[in-house]
Amino acid sequence: MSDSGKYDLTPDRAAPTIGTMDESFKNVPDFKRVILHVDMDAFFTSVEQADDPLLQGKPVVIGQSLRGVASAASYEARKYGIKSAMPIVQAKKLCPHAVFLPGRMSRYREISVKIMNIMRALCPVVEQASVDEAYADISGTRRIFGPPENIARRLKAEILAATNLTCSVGIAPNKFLAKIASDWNKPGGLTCIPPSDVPAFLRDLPLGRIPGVGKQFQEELRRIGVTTVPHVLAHPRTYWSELMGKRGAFLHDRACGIDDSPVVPGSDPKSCSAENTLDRDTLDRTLLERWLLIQAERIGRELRGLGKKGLTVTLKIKFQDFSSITRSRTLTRPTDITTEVFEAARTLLATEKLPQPVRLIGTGVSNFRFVQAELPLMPDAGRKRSQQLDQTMDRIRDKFGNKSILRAEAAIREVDTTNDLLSQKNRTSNGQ
Ligand code: TTP
Ligand code: MG
Ligand code: MG
Repeated sequence: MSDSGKYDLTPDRAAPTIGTMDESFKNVPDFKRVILHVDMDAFFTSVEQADDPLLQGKPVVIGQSLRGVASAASYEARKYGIKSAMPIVQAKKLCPHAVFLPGRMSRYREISVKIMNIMRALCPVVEQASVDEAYADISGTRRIFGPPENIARRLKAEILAATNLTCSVGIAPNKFLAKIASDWNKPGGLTCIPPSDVPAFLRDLPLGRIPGVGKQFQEELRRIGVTTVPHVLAHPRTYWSELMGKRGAFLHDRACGIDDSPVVPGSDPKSCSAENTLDRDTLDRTLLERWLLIQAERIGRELRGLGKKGLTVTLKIKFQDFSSITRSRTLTRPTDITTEVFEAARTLLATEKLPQPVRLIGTGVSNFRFVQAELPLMPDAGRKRSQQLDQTMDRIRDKFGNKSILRAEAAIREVDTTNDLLSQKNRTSNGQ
């Protein structure tokens, strides 16, 4: 069925063939749920290929250690049978000339933030489901955006323009069907399962394609002769819940196309922070300041990516004996400017006595405030220059990667990524 085109109403990478989704959703009232699921195509490897033109069109695998497994494989690598979770040794046998890379998690997270921001700007309710995927509840947006297809196309175009990456989109009346739909026509797909098509779609769906029906569950079902959706529907829900408890009820619901789970927007990040455990404990203030600058660069960039400005800068120091202190400073206005974050952290460090060598140093920005566009009537040449510098550096890094450019002071000390915690946990916690 996957190639029949029946549900691939708008296979985006080919010329659209069948009637648009507007047709399919024509009779669907606004109050019915319309859920959209976006999943990036071969995410990690596509980021690598977008950042390095030499990798484009080549089989690329993320994972280098001969004792490890592949975390991602480009579509070119998949032609050789390589897939996620396959041992690297096996992947090398299948395609010895593939490019095996270590992976750059902070870069993938950074792109992920960008994608989520694009989604949040376009869709009313967005739930990030993993680093490369999210659900959006777009029920009732027809009056603003027209048919769901429009919003999907716009999302794909904006993501492509901002990241050079393609994604696949699924649209359906609920989350599980939207997820199956986004995977239906990868890469570059746009698949819609209108409510009226759900029963026919499910009738032919292999049970293993239902999220939550894993290999073990399938095997259990196979042992009692259940291998298709119609087999499940041959018995009422009570039969399944008596036989298998909650799992049985879940299976029957899915076979009927039922999934009431709501799209739950993730909590907004409340702070951004970065910290580094030093190679060697130190009292050298110049060295500590360089770390603060490196951290300010990362935090500034993340703030700008998130579209946030913070009013409070926090310095964290852990000493040799593992005792630690935090000191905060409230700025006169919220900022996302690297030099302002750095200057605040540097001032906090300058006023602090260092009774013993420092083992870890960190910077955080919190107390996010909404700020209106700045008034051109009160020009601040220094601030403007800093903002322009940040924008230029962000653009270069977007294009060539994180380490492509560093401020002169920071360049003296290369970042030790092993201990570099651009803290995810703090982004969702309340301050530090
Ligand atoms: P997926 O969306 O599952 O896969 P993908 O984006 O690489 O490819 P597809 O086009 O089929 O969606 O996962 C997103 C990223 O998560 C993937 O690029 C790498 C990472 N990942 C792992 O690290 N380990 C894994 O086992 C899987 C499946 C993914
Ligand atoms: Mg993906
Ligand atoms: Mg995914």
